[in-house]
Amino acid sequence: MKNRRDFLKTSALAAGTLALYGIGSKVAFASENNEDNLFKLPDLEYGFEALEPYIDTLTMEIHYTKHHQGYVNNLNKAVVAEKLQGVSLNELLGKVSKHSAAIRNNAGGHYNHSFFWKLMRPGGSKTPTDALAEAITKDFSNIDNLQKTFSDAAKNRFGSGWAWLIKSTDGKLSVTSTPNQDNTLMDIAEVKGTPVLGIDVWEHAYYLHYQNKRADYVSAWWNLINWDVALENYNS
Ligand code: MN3
Repeated sequence: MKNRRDFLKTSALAAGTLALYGIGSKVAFASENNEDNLFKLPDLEYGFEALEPYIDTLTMEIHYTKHHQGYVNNLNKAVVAEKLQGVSLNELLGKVSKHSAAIRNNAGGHYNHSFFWKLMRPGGSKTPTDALAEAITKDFSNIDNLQKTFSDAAKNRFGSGWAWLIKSTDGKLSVTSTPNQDNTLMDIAEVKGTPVLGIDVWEHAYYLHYQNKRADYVSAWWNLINWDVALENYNS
C-alpha cells in the first residue's frame, strides 16, 4: 500500500507522463484503486508459509485469500452502492462517520490488513532504528517497556480488534487499541494518530495454531516485525 508521499510522487509522475504524451490533464487518481476505481487485494510480499512457526501457513492463506479478500469485495460493493468511486482509502477513513457501517467495517478491514502484511517479514528484523528508536526511548524508556505496554493492549482488547502503536500530530508515540476493524485514522476513533505498529487480535488471526492462547500469539508476533517498515510508518 502506498503512503501519501508515494501517492503524490506517483501522481506527479503520472501526470507528467500524460502531459508528455498529450493525453490530457484530467485524471482520476486514487491511491489503492485500480483502473475501474475499485480497491484490490495488495500483493503479499512473501509466501503463506514464510511466517512459520510464528504464524502458520493455513492461517495465512485463509486470512489473506478469504478474510482480506472479503473486506475488499464488500468495500467495493459499498463504494459502488454509495457512489464513492475514486475516493481514496485514507479519505474514507478520515470521514468514516459520514458513511455506512459497511464502509466503516470494510475500509477499516482493507486498510488494517494491508498495513499488517507489510509490517511483517520472515525472520523480522532485530531492533528499531533511527528516529523511531529515539522516539521509543523518549516515550517508553526502552523497547521492553514498549513491548509490554503494546502486548497488554493486545491481550486486553475484549473480543475482536487491533492494538496499535501510533504517532500523534505532536510526534509523541502511544499505545491504544480499537474494536472490530476500526483504526486510529478514523474520525470516530477515541485516540487518533498515524499507525506505526498494529496487530490483528481477531481469533481468525491465530486460533488454528494458538487456540485460546492469544498471549502466546502476541508474544510470538514480535519475531516478525519489519522495523524498516515501522520506521517508514513513523516518518510518514
Ligand atoms: Mn484479520
